[in-house]
Amino acid sequence: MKRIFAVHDISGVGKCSLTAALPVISACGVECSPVPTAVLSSHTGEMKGYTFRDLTDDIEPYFRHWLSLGIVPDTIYTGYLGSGKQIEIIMRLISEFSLYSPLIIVDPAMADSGVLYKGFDSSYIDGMKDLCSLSDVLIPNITEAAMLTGSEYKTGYDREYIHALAKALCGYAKKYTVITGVSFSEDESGCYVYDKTADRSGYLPAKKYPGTYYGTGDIFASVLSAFLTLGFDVMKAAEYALEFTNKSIKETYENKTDPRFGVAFEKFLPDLMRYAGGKV
Ligand code: PXL
Repeated sequence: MKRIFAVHDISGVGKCSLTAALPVISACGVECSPVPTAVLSSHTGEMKGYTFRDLTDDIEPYFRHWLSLGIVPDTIYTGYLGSGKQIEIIMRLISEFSLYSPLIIVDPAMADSGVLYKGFDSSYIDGMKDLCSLSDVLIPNITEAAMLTGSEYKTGYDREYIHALAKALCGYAKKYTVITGVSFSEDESGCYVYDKTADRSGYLPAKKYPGTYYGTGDIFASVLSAFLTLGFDVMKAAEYALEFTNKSIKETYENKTDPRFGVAFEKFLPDLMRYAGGKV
């Protein structure tokens, strides 16, 4: 069985980071070995009074213990990291594990809607640039893509702007760049895939629902990571990731639940098993 080391925080409420990665990656038939970077009572978006327990000092011993047990990853997939120091540790560990040639997938989870998440500053962006330069696959949203490339963040844009961002990001990712939350018209939102290995690109659209849906970037990136680990073509992997994420958003929109608490993805997990088994 393939194995992903998933390096993210665990937030008790909000169905993001590890609470999304664990069920989603498992449903794809890939073992998910979680490396919690911090424990929070909820994510930090539109929430007040959350707890935050930093686990920086545990990350390296965690990896070393696994190494002593002979546990090595097919993929190292990083998301929300609690601090610049964590970025440095992860970069060192990625260099050490390069011996085993894992696929390195980086979701530079640090910003959205033009602003950095709470607790991050411009030095964090610089650290994230260094980590991204070790990636095979990069999965930013438009805000993160603009911050990583020093480009202007735009809300109204065309295909040329997105393509230019994707090409600029290929200075970081060795294989694929997938930009999320890309919307060329009011009623759709999707992802833009740039495959550097074949110099091809494509836009995958999905229906857009009003509102902000927390954790959907993590859900998308987790499905994509699992299918890339299984060896699926990047376009197919992105199509599955988009479809699963979009169905979960639709369900949440129709249920009228508070989107801060995450999207209702659970009942669609069997879809992932079918996709992974080739039974679509
Ligand atoms: O979904 C991204 C994310 C992950 N982890 C934490 C967050 C956020 C976004 O707000 O706050 C703790």
